[in-house]
Amino acid sequence: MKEIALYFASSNEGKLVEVRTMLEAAALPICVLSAKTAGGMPFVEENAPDYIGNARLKARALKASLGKDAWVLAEDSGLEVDALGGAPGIHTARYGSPDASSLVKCAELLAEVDERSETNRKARFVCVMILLTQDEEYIFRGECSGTLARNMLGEQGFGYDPIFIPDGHNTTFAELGARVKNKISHRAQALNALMGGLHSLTHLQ
Ligand code: ITT
Repeated sequence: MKEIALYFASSNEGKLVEVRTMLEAAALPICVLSAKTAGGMPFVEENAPDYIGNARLKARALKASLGKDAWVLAEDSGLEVDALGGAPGIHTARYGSPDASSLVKCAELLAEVDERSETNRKARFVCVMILLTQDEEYIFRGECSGTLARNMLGEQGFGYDPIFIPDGHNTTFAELGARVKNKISHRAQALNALMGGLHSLTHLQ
């Protein structure tokens, strides 16, 4: 069976590693290629009102530079914190001090929640993926509920992983590591739905 090149429309290295690891473990005739291998991720102003819209903007931008036959996958994700009224949500990538490291941004978010003297520490990661094949668009969604840790813990993963404790666990994503995170995360759930769809799509090739 012919292998399909699937371009991942993202400049986030952490996302790429997770998506590649999960898709390659699925034994599908798919090879995940980074946007770098396609000349770099085009600049996209993520100004859509929701995750779907932003994921679509990224997918279409890369597809436009690759041509109509290319298969492109993009995702938009975010952390929704109850104590912040659901923020940062779709604005997660741009939340906190501009140009600050992920660790500083984690600390800033915890401080903001603490300032509100909120006892509710519930939060969730959301991920929406858009797959563009030759002619079709497919949408997949995943969500992972949890609580915010009191302090940053763990060194694995990326972004807000050191402060997010998924439900059913006592440690953060950054402590749990990829083996556990890739079974339960918002991205894993969206990808599981996508992989179900890919089984039938790749058999049609
Ligand atoms: P691309 O748009 O290039 O894909 P990005 O990092 O800007 O990369 P988003 O706009 O989707 O991606 O922003 C999502 C942000 O949410 C991301 O930068 C992280 O701060 C956070 N995030 C999403 N998934 C996460 C995860 O699994 N672990 C930790 N933080 C995550």
